[in-house]
Amino acid sequence: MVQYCSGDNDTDVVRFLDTLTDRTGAKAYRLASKCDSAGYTLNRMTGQCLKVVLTTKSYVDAKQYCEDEGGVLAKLESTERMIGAINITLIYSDKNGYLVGATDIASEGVWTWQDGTPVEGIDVLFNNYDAKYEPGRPADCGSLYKSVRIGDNRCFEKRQFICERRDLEPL
Ligand SMILES: [Ca+2]
Repeated sequence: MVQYCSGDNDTDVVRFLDTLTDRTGAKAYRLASKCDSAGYTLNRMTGQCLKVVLTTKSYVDAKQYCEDEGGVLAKLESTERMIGAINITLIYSDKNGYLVGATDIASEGVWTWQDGTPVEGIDVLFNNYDAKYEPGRPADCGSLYKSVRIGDNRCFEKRQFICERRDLEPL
């Protein structure tokens, strides 16, 4: 099918480009974006600008790392965003999740993203199981797993993590 680009602004051009595919059905181009230029990866399905950090850090240090780059630990508030992040991170096992921005540090059992919005509408497994065995060291920090869920971990445990920069999203 022939596609025409009739728009006269950047948004229309981007939408037009997004319709192009090659013979295999794959996207035929890679849109250069501020996200890519900053060393992040643009999730083209959601527009989310993500970076996987393979150096393991505790939650506090991971959070600081993302903030030092002008971002936050990733907010994955939909299944689509969780799947997109899994594809970008190339998570291949559920052994260790990737730290994201979900925590109940402020109030046990009340899970929020770093911007304060509640964690809801996605598959989570927050059982604080560690607290039963190790009082004083509860599981308050969320990690993304290949099984498309976010589970709770103890915050001092060092893990790889995912930052995001919403300021670099293309549209
Ligand atoms: Ca907890």
